[in-house]
Amino acid sequence: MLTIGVIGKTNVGKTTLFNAATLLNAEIATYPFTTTKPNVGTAYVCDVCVCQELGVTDTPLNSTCLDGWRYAPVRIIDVPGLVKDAWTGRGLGNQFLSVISQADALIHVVDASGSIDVDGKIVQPGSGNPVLDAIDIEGEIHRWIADIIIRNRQTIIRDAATSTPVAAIANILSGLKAGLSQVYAALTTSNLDDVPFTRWSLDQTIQFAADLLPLIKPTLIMANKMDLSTAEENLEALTEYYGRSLVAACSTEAELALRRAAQRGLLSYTPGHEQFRIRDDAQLTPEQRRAIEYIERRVLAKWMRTGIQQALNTVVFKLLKTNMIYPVSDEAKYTDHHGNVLPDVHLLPDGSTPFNLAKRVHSRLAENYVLAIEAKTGIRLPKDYNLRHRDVITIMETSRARPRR
Ligand SMILES: Nc1nc2c(ncn2[C@@H]2O[C@H](COP(=O)(O)OP(=O)(O)O)[C@@H](O)[C@H]2O)c(=O)[nH]1
Ligand SMILES: [Mg+2]
Repeated sequence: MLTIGVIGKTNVGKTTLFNAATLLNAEIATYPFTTTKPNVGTAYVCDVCVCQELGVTDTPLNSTCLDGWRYAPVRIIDVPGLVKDAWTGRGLGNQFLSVISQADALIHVVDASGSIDVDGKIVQPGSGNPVLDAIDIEGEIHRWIADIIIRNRQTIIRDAATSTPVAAIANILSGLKAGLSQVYAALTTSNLDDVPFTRWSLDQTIQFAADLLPLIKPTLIMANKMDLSTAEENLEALTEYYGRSLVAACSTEAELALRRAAQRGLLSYTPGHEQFRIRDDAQLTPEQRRAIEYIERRVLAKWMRTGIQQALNTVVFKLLKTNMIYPVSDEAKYTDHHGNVLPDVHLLPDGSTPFNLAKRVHSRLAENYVLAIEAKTGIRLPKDYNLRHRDVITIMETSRARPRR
């Protein structure tokens, strides 16, 4: 399953995001180290389900279909707030950094309202600097990656003698999910492709780490607490620094409140949709009514949405470039062997083939792979066909080589 790591300073809203995305109840409080262990949970990414265009009623198994939208699970990990010099293991540094290794992508939450100081303590909104906060966190990660390279210097030099420096460095960083092409690209960007590894300075090593990080851990900056008026100016500064496509304006607290209210039956709210409907106004307490009014005025009227579902979707579909693929055994009825309609959806990276899908579904299906059919059109697919978003695919196995039409 794809894993998204949630990183950021203390008190930016990481646990609120985690709770909203998973509806679990990790502690939410305003002092450092509230979260002492990484919380692992399941969040969902969504897009329009193919059940609509195929005109069928589906019976999802590995995912959920709500109002014609298919929600596919991803793993989300909330990590403790980062302190300065975490790369040396200070604070909960090691735990924090090991989560980054496991992650396929990161959501870097910043307090866009400027309500935290440099150490993550709550201060007057508007006095903090979210751009510098983000740079601090990135700096810790760069230093940590550089440190791994420095600690393994002798191994890299020895391996490079029999292979290549790129392979030797990639090997040391494989735990971070770094591949040859990414190491090669980062070397080029940091102008180190012509500098012998033995002559790299500390600064050059850190620069290499900085150029490698976005390649191995695509990262979305979540500009949080957009409900506070001090956030608007900082949002501009963040988009200027990171580029519009990498910054998401959010209010995690608003999302958490809406999802909790929906769970209690107070209102109807489908995550990702831009509206909610109060089910029974008479049931709301004055406090609940005030909270809902605040969310409407400060979040939805201004930003259209809380931004959480959008952010999760952006990470998975845009940054990680994955597609939703629906495998079915019966290409006429769109069912599995038990008659479940469109039971599963898999998130596969761009460039995946039907054979990659077969491997994902079951090793036996890959072993017995004969051919694949696109179920919507009935067309046989060439071996090197690149699966497209929302394809419905039937894999023919040796035991069932001829399609039953
Ligand atoms: N105004 C506002 N406050 C928020 C938002 N998200 C989180 N907070 C508050 O920020 C504080 C820290 O949140 P928490 O999730 O514990 O932060 P963490 O330390 O990063 O895990 C809490 O008081 C939250 O209620 C938001 O979207 N808007
Ligand atoms: Mg927390």
